[in-house]
Amino acid sequence: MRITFCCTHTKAAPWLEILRAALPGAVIEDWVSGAPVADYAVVWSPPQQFVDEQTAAPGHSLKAMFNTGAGVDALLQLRIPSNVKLVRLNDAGMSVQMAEYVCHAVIRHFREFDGYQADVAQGKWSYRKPRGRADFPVGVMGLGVLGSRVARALTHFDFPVLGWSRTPRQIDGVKTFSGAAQWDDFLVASKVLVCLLPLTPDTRNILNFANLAKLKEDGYVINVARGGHLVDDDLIALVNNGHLAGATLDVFRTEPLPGDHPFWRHPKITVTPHTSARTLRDETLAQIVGKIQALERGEAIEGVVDHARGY
Ligand code: NDP
Ligand code: OXD
Repeated sequence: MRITFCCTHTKAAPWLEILRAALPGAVIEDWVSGAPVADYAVVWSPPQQFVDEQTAAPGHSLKAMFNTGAGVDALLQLRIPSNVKLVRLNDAGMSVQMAEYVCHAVIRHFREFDGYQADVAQGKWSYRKPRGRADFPVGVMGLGVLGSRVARALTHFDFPVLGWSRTPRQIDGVKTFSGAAQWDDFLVASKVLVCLLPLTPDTRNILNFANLAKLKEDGYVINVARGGHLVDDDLIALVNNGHLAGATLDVFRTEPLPGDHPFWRHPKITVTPHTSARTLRDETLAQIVGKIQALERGEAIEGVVDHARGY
């Protein structure tokens, strides 16, 4: 068996070492142009040239490409033959990080910790009136691997939690909505909106003026999915006109976020550098190795991307 590794922005050596130890019979190499066609590929943002070379030969042997992230929007921009399985990462240690990040952002906003920090910096010992938790319904867009974990985590802090997905989902303690028919009902009932959707033609620009204006007064936006979900100027307009109290953003249309982007300096917008749920090398490779072994035994695996659906 031959496995090729093509992850941009990552040093290959430690990944190859773990893969070679886990699959001692396989030939495992960092991809270079002209390399032999592999049976499996481990990828993040590979160039089109990689796909073309690995799939050009008639009857090529490339069976699956394993993405080292959960989001496959970038991969689906490439031309990939339909007989090559695309496999996304299923959790692999990301959902707990995402739950931490979102709960932290919600609680920091709800408890006004930024305000306390600013007061303390000026030597002020001042109290703010406690807010009613019932007035802080949190709506989670996307109830997949990450969104469902986030929604469940939020219920532990007694916030009213709502969730929206494409098809109906049930989660204990979460009021769920689905599809276009229930989109508006979900939005108007939410004050804090958390985006954990995949980026697809249906979800691009979904965080726009018309939709965000439907959130309850003093709403708050947390985008941890993809920058392409959010229309940046619409968010800024709604924060500046007072309808939204602010936002926490981890993902951007251009990453790194350009130095002159207004998000950097907006007093009501918190920015983090796409770090809400990091790919963890050991967990990721353990999952990929398990799936390669399952495929070699002819078994079905989880996380195969539906090209037409876009996730
Ligand atoms: P999943 O595929 O497991 O879940 C996607 C969810 O979104 C599902 O509930 C799905 O509905 C719902 N959905 C998809 N399309 C629509 C639609 N048109 N309308 C309503 N709901 C829709 O993905 P994950 O939870 O694993 O990951 C979600 C995203 O998070 C990734 O695609 C990635 O972009 C982002 N991400 C960000 C990271 C970061 O560090 N910032 C790290 C990892 C991921 P249904 O249940 O009906 O299928
Ligand atoms: C992912 C990401 O999709 O890191 O895994 O954003």
